[in-house]
Amino acid sequence: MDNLFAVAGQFRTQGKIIDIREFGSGNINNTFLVTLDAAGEKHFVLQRINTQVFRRPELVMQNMRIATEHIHRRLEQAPLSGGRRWEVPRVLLAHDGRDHWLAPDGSFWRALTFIEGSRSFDTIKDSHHAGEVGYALGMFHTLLSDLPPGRLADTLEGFHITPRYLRHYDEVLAKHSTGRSPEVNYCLEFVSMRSVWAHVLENAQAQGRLFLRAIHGDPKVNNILMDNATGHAVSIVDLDTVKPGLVHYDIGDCLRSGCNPLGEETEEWETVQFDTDLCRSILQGYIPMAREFLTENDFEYLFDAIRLIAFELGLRFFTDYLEGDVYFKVRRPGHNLARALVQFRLTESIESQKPAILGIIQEIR
Ligand code: GN1
Ligand code: MG
Repeated sequence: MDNLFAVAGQFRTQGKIIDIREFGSGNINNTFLVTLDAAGEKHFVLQRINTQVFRRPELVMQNMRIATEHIHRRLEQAPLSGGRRWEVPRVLLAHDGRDHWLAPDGSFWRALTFIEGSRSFDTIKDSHHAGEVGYALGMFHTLLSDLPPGRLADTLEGFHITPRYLRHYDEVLAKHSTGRSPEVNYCLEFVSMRSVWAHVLENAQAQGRLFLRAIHGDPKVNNILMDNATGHAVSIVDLDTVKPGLVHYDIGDCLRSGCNPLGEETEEWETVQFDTDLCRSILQGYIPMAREFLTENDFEYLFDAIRLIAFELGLRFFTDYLEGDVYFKVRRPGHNLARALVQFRLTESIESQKPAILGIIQEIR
């Protein structure tokens, strides 16, 4: 812990550091909430970036700066109506003026402002919360809709490109032997039945039907902050994966996360279901904002996006299980297998409710 105090002390903040505790439930980076004994801002967020995953962390910081400066400019030009607030975390500089601090052991640290008066939830509580989650993603996409995606670096090659995950999965299967439990067999069969369809979004992009934009990359429910007093969504945090991509990845990720009331960490994978009422509420929050930039083709691929990103995350967890947990942090043996089962079950539930989900998209578009 002494060490963490020393790390937190590398950044330009006011006041004395009085507490540091682990914060959030990220699967990749390490995140801490730092408390200051200060008259002004009382907290900041300290993070160690996982450089096994983000090989060029300085480019992650560059993307974050480009995106947040763009958003700040837009909000200054056209402040939000209706007295709503929308916040974007600011990067706190280190004493040497850089946007990160490189520790002597090579670890990469950065500090961000904490959005006071707000909190996040791992699952959605009710339809109002769901509408706000959709609004938040719509707001984020709208604010970035005029940022040319080419200005952002590709900080995580292959991220959300399902065919790439399938290729890696095949390589892992060829190299690693695994015990064939009923759960493992279910997953193997599950992937093999869907491997042809899983090219759907990349094919559509290759055919010129979908195109790249600036996206968030990880808009799951617990990355959306809700104001404690008003219950309004006030921010989307975790901007590490802001980069060029298809908005479909974001929409799919938001819905696979938001419409699973048991949450992605549940151990009751057999009862996981995709909740279409929450889906309607999220889309009712999202679409009115997004209508100004979504094309007809974008709408055509929304159902596939919802199905695909649930499937893809299951595939990513399952592959990591087979590979020996080299990517996602795990808290117990078999954790990644359990997570994969949740996403595959969710995918099945999405598939079995296809007519209802298509109906909702039709109703709102
Ligand atoms: C990872 O670290 P965290 O929790 O923000 C992952 C996302 C997954 C998510 C599943 C860079 O995000 O893609 O959807 O876990 N981030 C990366 O919870 O791979
Ligand atoms: Mg993330």
